[in-house]
Amino acid sequence: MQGQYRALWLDKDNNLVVIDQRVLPFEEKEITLTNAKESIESIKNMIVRGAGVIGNVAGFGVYLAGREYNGNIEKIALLAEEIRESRPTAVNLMWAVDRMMNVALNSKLNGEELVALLLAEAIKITDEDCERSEKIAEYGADIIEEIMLSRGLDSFNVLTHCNAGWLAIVDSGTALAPIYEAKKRGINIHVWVDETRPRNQGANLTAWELSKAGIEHTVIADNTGGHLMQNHMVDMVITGADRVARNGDSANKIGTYLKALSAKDNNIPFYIALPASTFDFEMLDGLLEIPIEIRSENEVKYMRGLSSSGELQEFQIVQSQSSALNYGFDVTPARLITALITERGDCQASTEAITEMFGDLI
Ligand code: RUB
Repeated sequence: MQGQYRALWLDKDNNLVVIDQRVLPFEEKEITLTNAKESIESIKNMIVRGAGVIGNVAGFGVYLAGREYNGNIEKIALLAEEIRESRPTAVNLMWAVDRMMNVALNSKLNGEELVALLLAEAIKITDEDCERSEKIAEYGADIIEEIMLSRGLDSFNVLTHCNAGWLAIVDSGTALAPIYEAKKRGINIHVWVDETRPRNQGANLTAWELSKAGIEHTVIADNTGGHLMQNHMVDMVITGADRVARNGDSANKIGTYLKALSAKDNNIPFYIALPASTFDFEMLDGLLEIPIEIRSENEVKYMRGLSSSGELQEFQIVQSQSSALNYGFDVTPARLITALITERGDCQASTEAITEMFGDLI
């Protein structure tokens, strides 16, 4: 488990250390998770977030449950179910828990041997994500180069929504991975960063990641993208995904759908970058079937930021008498997606193409 930037790692006692994403970019704080309940809370409270990293923490959560109960499979199974239910939309969470439990049950081990096996499997899941992320980076950067070549561009403007960088999936993310790779290839790249209300993952996390990597970027209010697209200021849109159904319909942070509509209207390529673990092959129709998380209305009514005296504070921005509604995700229909960028290359967002490319996993 290594890499230049990692959203999570093990300490010398094999506890899981994560970056507290709630306080970025103003504070860089680490939190150590020592048991399964703490992993569940870290996912629920969005200390960690992003489909990939949620899946990794879930995997380590099952290991921590095993350690706590000295490899007792019944106890592990109970906690695994709780981990599985900690957030509803990102399918990597369920995928990782199921993989951990299958390995545990098939091994017929218990006690310390089972705990060691669970630790090894959780590390493996995270390391595999890292490899997938590297491939997505390469395929995605190839697409950027192709678009630049076909349009004779000498600089490139990408728009992204939410955070799908290394804070969301180790080691360089999904949507941000091709951007990091493009920068390495010497491409003159600039990123429009949607602020991503209500929790501001774009303004707080993507902008922080990009500035650490020295990538030119501009934060925009969520409603700005359409105007930029109409005025030829966006060459491509790339986002991550939380769950992609067999027909290519893709759930991602609320507001992604509107960007896809606008991209379609302006003839701008719209890509979703994802590892295979974000597919839900059982779901045949994403629009009908993907469960959409509804979060607390307080996330809409309050915002967190620095006060004029430099203190990290929460501010109320909606009067108490008004209610608010907070859907966490929306589904972009496959017909609006130019292609999916995966670790196996780019794939049309359709049942036929997905089945052909990922048939061995279905
Ligand atoms: C995160 C979100 C991200 C995807 C990225 O939502 O929508 O775009 O999870 O996925 P939240 P990946 O902040 O509510 O968790 O992990 O595959 O990059």
